[in-house]
Amino acid sequence: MNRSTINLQIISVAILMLASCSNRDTRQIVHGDAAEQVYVPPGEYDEFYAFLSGGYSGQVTVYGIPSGRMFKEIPVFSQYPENGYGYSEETKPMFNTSYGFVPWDDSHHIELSQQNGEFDGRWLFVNGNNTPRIARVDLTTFETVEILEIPDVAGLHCAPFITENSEYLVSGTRFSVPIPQKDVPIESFKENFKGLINYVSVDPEHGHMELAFQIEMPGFNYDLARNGKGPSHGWSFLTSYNSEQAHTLLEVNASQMDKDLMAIINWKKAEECLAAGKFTERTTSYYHNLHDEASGIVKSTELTTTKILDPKECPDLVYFIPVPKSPHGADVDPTGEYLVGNGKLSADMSVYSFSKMMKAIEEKNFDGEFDGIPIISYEAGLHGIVQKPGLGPLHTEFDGRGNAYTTFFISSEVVKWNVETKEILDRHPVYYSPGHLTIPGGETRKPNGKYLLAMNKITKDRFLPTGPEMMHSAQLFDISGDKMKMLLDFPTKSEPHYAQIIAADMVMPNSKKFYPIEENTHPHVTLGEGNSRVERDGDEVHVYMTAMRSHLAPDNIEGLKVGDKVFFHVTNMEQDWDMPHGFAMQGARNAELLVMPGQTRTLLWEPQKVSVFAFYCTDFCSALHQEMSGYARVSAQGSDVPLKWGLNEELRESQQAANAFYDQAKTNAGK
Ligand code: RUQ
Ligand code: CUA
Repeated sequence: MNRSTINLQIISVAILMLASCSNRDTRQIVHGDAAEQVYVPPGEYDEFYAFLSGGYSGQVTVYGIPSGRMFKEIPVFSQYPENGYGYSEETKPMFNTSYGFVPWDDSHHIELSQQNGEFDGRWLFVNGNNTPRIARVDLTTFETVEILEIPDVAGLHCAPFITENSEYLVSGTRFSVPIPQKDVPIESFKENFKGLINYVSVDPEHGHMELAFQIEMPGFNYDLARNGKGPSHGWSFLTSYNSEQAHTLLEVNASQMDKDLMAIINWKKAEECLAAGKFTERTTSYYHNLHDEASGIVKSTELTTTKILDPKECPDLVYFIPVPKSPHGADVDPTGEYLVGNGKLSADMSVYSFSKMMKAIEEKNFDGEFDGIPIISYEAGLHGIVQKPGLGPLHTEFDGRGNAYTTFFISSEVVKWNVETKEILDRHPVYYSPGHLTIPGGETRKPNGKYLLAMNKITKDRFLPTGPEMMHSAQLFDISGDKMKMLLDFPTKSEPHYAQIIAADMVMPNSKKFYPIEENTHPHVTLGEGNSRVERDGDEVHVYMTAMRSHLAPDNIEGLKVGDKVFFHVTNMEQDWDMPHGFAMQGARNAELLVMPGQTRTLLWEPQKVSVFAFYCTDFCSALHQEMSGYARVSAQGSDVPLKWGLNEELRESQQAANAFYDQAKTNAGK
């Protein structure tokens, strides 16, 4: 053996060692067939939609599972420059609140509508945390169609948890406040601060939300909730922290007691008390903003009264049961019998039995009371304790095979355990510090225990660095076998707290392709290019504009003046899927528009100076997209340039034909 052979041998051994070492690491984390399991070939569809809340972006994002491809960001609580949501005149009222126009928020929890404890694929609800609101997204259009403000609460984190036939969306105040609001010392917390638990009803046909009633509760911090199902249907479970009612240094002062309290609410009882008139009406102010699909216009209404239930006036409405310190959620298993209370500061997790709690109530097995509300004995309601599962338990979901999966924030892992035996079956690290996890249908009666998605708060070294602000991440697991297998991680928009996953075939067939133009009832719709025009009313100018491949009509406008308020009402006349047109006006200080086929959207432009300004379509819609443009001539305030607009004469003729077509379409639609 010569020297170079020896050297070669050493090198190859070293390479082998290196290879086996990195192989071992990879194999521990990701299995060899992982890529195949998440690969969705070009042109094929994912099996599931995942809806992730956008956290501090206030929005919702839509991903495909298992590929992790992002399909859409749905603007909900924040203005969105991509399509002009919250900037266009039609959608601005979506942000009206009793605090005024609030165009941003923090969204945490996605709830899909349910029937018989299963997702029905109709609507998505999500909470606005900071300015307390609940929004509804229509899953045929993937657009926000309704926002309801919740009055007299602060930090609507605990929302919008749905009951099993979408009867109600349950929410609780995260921060108790004086009700009604008044100027009192914060020190007077114990006597002046109260917490409201709110029930919003959902109209079964249209999904419209209404604040049905509010329950006045002791001033705790209501954090998270779930509703019963099957045997526990009709009940809600809300964890709270700060039963110490501390108002400063909560980190220490709200963690004094060994246990906090979970509120258990019988909402069927609430309905009885309401029907019997055992409520008080309170005057307050909150907004209800509703989008009308035919006109595309959001209508905003101020509401002024709510119905308040007092547990003292409605016995058997509310109970408490102790939960481990600083809980973060009460998760009900698919049978409806068990519920998991995770104490973030407790080493163990308590699993409660619904039937045992009911028995304890019947036998009045109470451990005192708080503010007249009976506290069920902890031991009497307990199914058992999961001993030392990990550090910092947060959220739990279920696979429908009797297993629960819990995220552990501090020990950065997902732990699988058996609900009946409380035995720990498997654990898997995640990168890093997971908040929520979700399983398709994991909160319903029928989970699909194929995948689990953990959403992580810290990503540090997982992706290419992008400066101080890093994406959060979601990590996908295959949970179909005994052991969890990590398949994929992908970056998410902002901070998704909760997410829900639904089979694509529940949603896809209902997805709308365009808005039928003959159904457009917008007061400023332009049906046909021949009707495009400009009208002046004092210093208000209304431009009735159409967009069609590849021109905007009118394309030249003269006779505008400095100081005018010019409303561009752009109607996209296309009747074809995936054919939006954009509209951008030079110097417009609010936004641009993206108009869907068949829809009308309005941009307000207030020209500041004498000039000829250009406008154009922002979406590359055809080979002649660059030609889709025009000019607006702005003259001095007192000028006598006449109002004039136009297109080529040639086009006028084809307009007449188009007009006849739309008139016919309207007659056909019976309008
Ligand atoms: S939360 S990350 Cu806002 Cu549901 Cu626990
Ligand atoms: Cu329309 Cu480009």
